[in-house]
Amino acid sequence: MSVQNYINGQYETPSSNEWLDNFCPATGEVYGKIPNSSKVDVENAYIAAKSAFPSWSQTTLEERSRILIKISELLEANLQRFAEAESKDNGKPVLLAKEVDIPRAASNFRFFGNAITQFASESHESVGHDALNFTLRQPIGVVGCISPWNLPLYLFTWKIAPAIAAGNCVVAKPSEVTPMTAYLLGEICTEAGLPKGVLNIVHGLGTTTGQAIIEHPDIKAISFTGGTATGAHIAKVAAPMFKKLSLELGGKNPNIIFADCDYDTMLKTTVRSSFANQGQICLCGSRIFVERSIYEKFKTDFVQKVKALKVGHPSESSTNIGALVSKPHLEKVLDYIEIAKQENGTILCGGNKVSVKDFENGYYLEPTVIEVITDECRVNQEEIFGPVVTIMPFDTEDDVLQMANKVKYGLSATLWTNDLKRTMRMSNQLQAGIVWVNTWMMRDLRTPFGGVKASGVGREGGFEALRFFTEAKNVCIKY
Ligand code: TXE
Repeated sequence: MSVQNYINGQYETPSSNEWLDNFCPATGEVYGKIPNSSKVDVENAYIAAKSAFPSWSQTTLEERSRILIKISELLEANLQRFAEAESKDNGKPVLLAKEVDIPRAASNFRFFGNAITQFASESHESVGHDALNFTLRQPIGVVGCISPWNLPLYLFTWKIAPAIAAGNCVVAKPSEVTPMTAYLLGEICTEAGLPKGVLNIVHGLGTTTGQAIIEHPDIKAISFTGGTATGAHIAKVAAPMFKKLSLELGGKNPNIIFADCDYDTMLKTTVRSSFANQGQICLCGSRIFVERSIYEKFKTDFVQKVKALKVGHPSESSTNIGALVSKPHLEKVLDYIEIAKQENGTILCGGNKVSVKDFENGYYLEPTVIEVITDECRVNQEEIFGPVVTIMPFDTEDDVLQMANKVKYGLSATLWTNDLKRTMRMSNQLQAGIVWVNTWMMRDLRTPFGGVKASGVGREGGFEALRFFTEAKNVCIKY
């Protein structure tokens, strides 16, 4: 099946006539083609967006809300089709796509369809000066949205929904590794009555198509989710062009377990926070620190549960761990497992490719638990982004806080304790944008979402996203 660009409300082939192979991670086979769009395609998408902007930016909030909610309803009505497409493209279990990815994409549109009607701006009366200040929050114009392969439609729509809700028009590029659901979204938007040119989707490599977007002088803001290295590159290109940037990058998140936690809930959730989506979520708790008094018990119980996880074809309902997204990514994760051994880590379980019957060429890997002897080893410092976690004990709060913060990332942290004062002490000092206590990945879309340090710049979610996608103008009237 060949993917096409969606420009000005129409599907079209790339002017470059350059095509990339689209692989199915579960089988390792090529199952379609993806455009490698050129600067010309990006310019055409920009022109369509620019032409649609005057009318869309003046469309009433009620009408914008109605269209976004209609998109949400159509995604829900096509749940199975989108879930199967997402799974085939990414390698994740169909059930996971059906329960998480596609419903969340629908929620993104519904949430911002409602939020835009509640997005108020402020006014200030200059008492004694007979003057009134009020703030206009105006859409930026044409904005760029670039998203990664791990949660394809989930993250693609997490950017697009607030951007168009705020009255902007969009040039969007999904990952070239997982283009399918973004491609299918085009027809849904047309059916929902989204005016042509408001959303334009161009497919292709980051270094060609993505680069053309970030270099475009009139695309005034870039919302990006992906690797830290790419985020730094985008910032370097965008800085002299004074583009607004939202960068949601990598993570190496601590999962800190104190002896006073609700043990069974912690254990069950820790299996999920370690291996959900094959560990390919920037929020996964990939560094597990356990208070020494329960470390041996945890090690035994956790390894036993991890060994029980089933690696299989994503379409099987019994599959817990599907295929990794690509062969190069599988090799990268395997390299890290070798590095762990060279650093005297102990592979407590996993560490090997899996040959799934009838799908021997798929990109399958066992969920892997590595006991490390120091927090400063590479597998504890670098983002692996696969079904691999490290574990080690700690003695005091200060010890674990110091280790948790001693990485270049600062996206999320998970904390397991029933001690309220400890919760506040740790939450205040953890260098992260998100702290989950006695839970993981509980998401309220109104909350600010993003990280610090090498995990990025800016926040998505709720009014933070609508602020990013608008410019604040202060008007002061003397009367
Ligand atoms: O990300 P990239 P990749 C991490 C994870 C992963 C690493 C690299 O560690 O192994 O990043 O993954 C586009 N101009 N995360 O290679 O390269 C690219 O086409 C403009 C964490 O997938 O950052 C894709 O659409 N765009 C992350 C998007 O950027 C460019 C999730 C992300 O690709 C570009 C995924 C350029 N020069 C990976 N180069 C998270 N935070 O969830 C690439 N792109």
